[in-house]
Amino acid sequence: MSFDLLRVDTIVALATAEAPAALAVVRVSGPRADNVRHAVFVPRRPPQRHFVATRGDLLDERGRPLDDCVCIAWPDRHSYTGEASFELSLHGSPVLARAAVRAVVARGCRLAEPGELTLRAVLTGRLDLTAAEAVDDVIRARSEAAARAAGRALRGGLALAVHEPRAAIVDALADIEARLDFPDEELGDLALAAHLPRLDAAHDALLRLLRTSAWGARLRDGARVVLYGPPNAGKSTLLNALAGEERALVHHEPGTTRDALEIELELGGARVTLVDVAGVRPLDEAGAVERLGIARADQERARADVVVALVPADAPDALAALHALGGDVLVLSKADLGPPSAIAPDVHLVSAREHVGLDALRLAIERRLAPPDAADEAVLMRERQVASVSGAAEALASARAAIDDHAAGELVASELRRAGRALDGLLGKDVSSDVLEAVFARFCIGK
Ligand SMILES: Nc1nc2c(ncn2[C@@H]2O[C@H](COP(=O)(O)OP(=O)(O)O)[C@@H](O)[C@H]2O)c(=O)[nH]1
Ligand SMILES: [Mg+2]
Repeated sequence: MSFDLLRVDTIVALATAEAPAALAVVRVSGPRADNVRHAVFVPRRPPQRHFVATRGDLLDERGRPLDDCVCIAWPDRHSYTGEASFELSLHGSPVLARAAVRAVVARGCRLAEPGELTLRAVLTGRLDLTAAEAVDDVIRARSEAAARAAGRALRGGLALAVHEPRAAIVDALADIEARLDFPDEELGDLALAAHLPRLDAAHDALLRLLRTSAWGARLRDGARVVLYGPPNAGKSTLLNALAGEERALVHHEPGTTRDALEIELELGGARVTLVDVAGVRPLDEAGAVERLGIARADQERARADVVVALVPADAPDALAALHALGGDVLVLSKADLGPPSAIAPDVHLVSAREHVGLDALRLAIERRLAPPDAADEAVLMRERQVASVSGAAEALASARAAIDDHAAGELVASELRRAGRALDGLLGKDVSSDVLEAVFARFCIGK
């Protein structure tokens, strides 16, 4: 490499280790640094003046200089945790870093539990629980799509998505409870009717949100795409072609693949696990081990997000066999062996050997994995969130049913209260310490 001794370029580097951690620091320097900064960074408005960054000496427990470092201090509770706090940026030696922690502990701190800093942010009201969960989801994101969705939740997207539904519930409840306090006045159907459009819209919004949960699970865990078809259809060859490397054993002898084989790849910004399984054929033609493989193939098919079904184009009645097999994406394989006797518009002609039709196939799989519309605003990425939102939707539906049945006001109120509590739980208002523990236990140290 030739050094740029005239300092013509503006340079950028990741200053911290490339591993999941509480923080990563990107350092930029050079003549265009100011321009680049204005292009990539938007300061909060109004400008935040709550912290002070100073350069100085870091002292060890006996007061001796340890390192030259930068200290960012938030003296007035506008920090990440909502408490007085400070952060030291020192040179990235693990030895120095441990010595710095020792020095701080010696002066009167205890080591934080995993997630304890973010827990404090929730306890002081700086973050709601969905934003806190998103902190961890951002750090652990395994694809850019997952990091972006978590980032939106971190900026309050999920809380915003339930804000109006929650307000609708709270307002209707306040109205009904006020009337219950004056039992002489009948709880008129008319008064309730005024709330119905808003409650129905709230219910719709919650259902829309729930429809993002499958996408959220895919962002978190990746999608499973299984290659399914008879022995010798070219499944293993296709897996290798899509992976761009020889991972699966390929052989002309049927029954070569017995156990499921998984590889990970990124398709359209999402994490995908591609699963190659044993070929399926009538069980009475298969030996004992092969039968186990076939059972496994059927299990994989059942849990897959996308089933890619394959039949060789030169097989007798290939198209009929392919449609009988069924799947989300249909493939006539080994297309290089000659045109099939019949073809249908929804069928992909692919030759894994000649690398023909692979891009179209990738696109078809990506389309199957496209996010639902509502995912632009907020995505439910965790079981806990799904449970809260579906609890709220269910309670809201039964409040609605009670209203339709002209049920007693107290019954309507109790269902609305249940819906409101479910959404409060989602946001971490008045949740038990068990819930908090379950959320924060899996966080990394320093967050
Ligand atoms: N001509 C041709 N042969 C293929 C193609 N794909 C796989 N084969 C051959 O078909 C046989 C079975 O392939 P394999 O991938 O093991 O099929 P699997 O049993 O479905 O996993 C092997 O001899 C492969 O070389 C293809 O696209 N074109
Ligand atoms: Mg195989």
